[in-house]
Amino acid sequence: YKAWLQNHHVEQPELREALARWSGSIVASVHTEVLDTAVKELALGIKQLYGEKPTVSKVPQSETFIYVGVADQLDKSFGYLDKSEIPRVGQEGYILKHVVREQHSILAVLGETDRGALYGVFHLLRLMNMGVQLEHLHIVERPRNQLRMINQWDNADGTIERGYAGHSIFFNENQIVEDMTRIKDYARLLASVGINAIAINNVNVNEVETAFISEEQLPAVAKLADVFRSYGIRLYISIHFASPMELGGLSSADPLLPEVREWWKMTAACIYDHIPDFGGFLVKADSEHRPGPFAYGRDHAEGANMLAEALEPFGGIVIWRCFVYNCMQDWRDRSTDRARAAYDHFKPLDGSFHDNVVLQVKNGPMDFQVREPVSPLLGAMNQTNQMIEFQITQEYTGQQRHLCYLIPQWKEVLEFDTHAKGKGSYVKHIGDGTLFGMKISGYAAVSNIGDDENWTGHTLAQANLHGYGRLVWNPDLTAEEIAEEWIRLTFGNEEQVVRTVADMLLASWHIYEQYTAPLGVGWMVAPNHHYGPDVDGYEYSRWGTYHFADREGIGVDRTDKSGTGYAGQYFSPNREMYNQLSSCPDELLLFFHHVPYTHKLQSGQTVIQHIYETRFTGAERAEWLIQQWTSLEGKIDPERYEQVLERLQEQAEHAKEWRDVINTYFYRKSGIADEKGRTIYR
Ligand code: GCW
Repeated sequence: YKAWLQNHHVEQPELREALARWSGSIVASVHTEVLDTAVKELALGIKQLYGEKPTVSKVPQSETFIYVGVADQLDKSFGYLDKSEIPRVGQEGYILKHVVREQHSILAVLGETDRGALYGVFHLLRLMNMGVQLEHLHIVERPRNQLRMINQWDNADGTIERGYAGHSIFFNENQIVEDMTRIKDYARLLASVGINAIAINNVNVNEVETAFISEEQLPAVAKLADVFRSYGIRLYISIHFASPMELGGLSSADPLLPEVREWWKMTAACIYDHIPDFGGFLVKADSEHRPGPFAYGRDHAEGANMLAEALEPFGGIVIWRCFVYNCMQDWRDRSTDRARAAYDHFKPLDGSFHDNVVLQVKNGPMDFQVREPVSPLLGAMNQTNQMIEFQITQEYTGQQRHLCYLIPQWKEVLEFDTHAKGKGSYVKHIGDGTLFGMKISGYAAVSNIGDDENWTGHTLAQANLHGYGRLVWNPDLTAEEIAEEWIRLTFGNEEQVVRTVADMLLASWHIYEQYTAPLGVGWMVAPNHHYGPDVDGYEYSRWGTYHFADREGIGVDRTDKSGTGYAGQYFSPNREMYNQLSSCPDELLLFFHHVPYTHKLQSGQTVIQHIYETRFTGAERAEWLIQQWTSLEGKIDPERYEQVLERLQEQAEHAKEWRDVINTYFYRKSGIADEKGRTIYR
């Protein structure tokens, strides 16, 4: 269960010696729940790394030791640092510093709060794992983003919506589990990469989960909150908008009715009785058949503000999702465009949300495809709190049977310049709230874990969970740095392993893109479960997800001039870039334009030849992943080696299926042969 918290035993004598100096003794003079967690984690980590448990004491017992503490409460037992020497690091930041005073040599881990100290401990353990020299250490860190959240899509019956790694670790047979061991391990993993918030149940809230906010269920929910609290993580609940009816027996859930508002206020008070630091509600409303304010002729601000008012006295927040679109569209209707929906619904409401509401916007306008443009809603509301939603679980990116390392994709999103406030208005500055000075901002991502022994089904998919946490802690880390760190912590420091696995991870998103839907058009997956190719699977459906391939060409015209006008939702010059065929990036061409198969891309290739070329290359590169992995035989423990190999083999086979289905489909539509005469089934 240890994933990246393996703390592999350090064998090299030089490293042992360098670290042995400090690893014998931990001093912690202040006690809080989270600080105690930090000390326990450090002691455990050191024991795993060096084989011996350090002593833990309130006052120094030797000349070298590790001090774990809270800067504001530095007391006399730790007189080696003056408070004035300690920079302000904020609620969650920390300082790692090697302090030499007289005969003492101390490694200090100091937070301004206990949570900061906990993150500092995990950082120190990472350094120890990676064999970094600790002499003269001086690191000052603080997270760039406020909310660093995980969304579980777990259902009370133990199933997980879009889960590919077994059953829920939270719920079983409509009960919250009693044995919290696995949940605590999960909290450790999350805290170790800086996660500070979790919504424990699916945004699609069914009957049983609706009652999580009831007097009867709250004691059990509070036990979950206890586990997460000790790791600095706040608990949130996804709620059912019609709870006043479902639970409260009212005849309406109209957000403007006094009795409905009163019901939410009472409910909030009751929640805070049980969970004093409860984070708030996550809400999917008027989306994919979920109830919401529309049923009462109210808008989303009215819905969200009602909840916000109930939570406000307790410091809670409402996280309101913007995944709102018409999922009952008629494919014959060419004027409705799902990509426009979030912007069209929410942009007009800018400025009408309470300041404890934050809108959660998916990174793209459609739904977590392997390639989408950045959502034009990001940055479009300068008077409304926004946060960004990613999907770690690989719903459309291979379902943890295919390798698809998503950090490079998210990096591109964060580095996208929205131009919302002129040049340099990067998405990462919407995420960190600085672009418009937002009170609440940050990130949420849908988790990819279940009760599988390795957490994520595919062992290498662990890297996406780790990477999400690290990236939203500091968006300026590179995908390479994050990948390398994960590999070292997970598989050890052998250079060949590090290099090879890093190459695999970093290439995998493009490889997956190459053999699946081309040029940003998306979908082309089997309906419902979304695994494997089905080019027309969504073509005549209600979901608004079309590619419009005919015998002449393919793509969705979303331009201002002749299309749905979606491109016009972007700020200049992005609007013009996407509107014009000549400047639209190749990888998004079919998202914005309908073009003939013979259209020449900026790369110089025709669209049809690009389709063939990338399918063939993608399938070959899936084979390359196997070669890379097998070169590591003997260097990775047999269990993980075999498990990953098996999945890579499945992926390579499945990539051929994708290649052939897509190639044949477009050959049949276009009648144009591959320039290189490779096999395309007719
Ligand atoms: O991606 C789609 C999924 C649904 C999911 C929905 C959402 C939780 O297919 O399973 O429901 O998005 O994000 O609400």
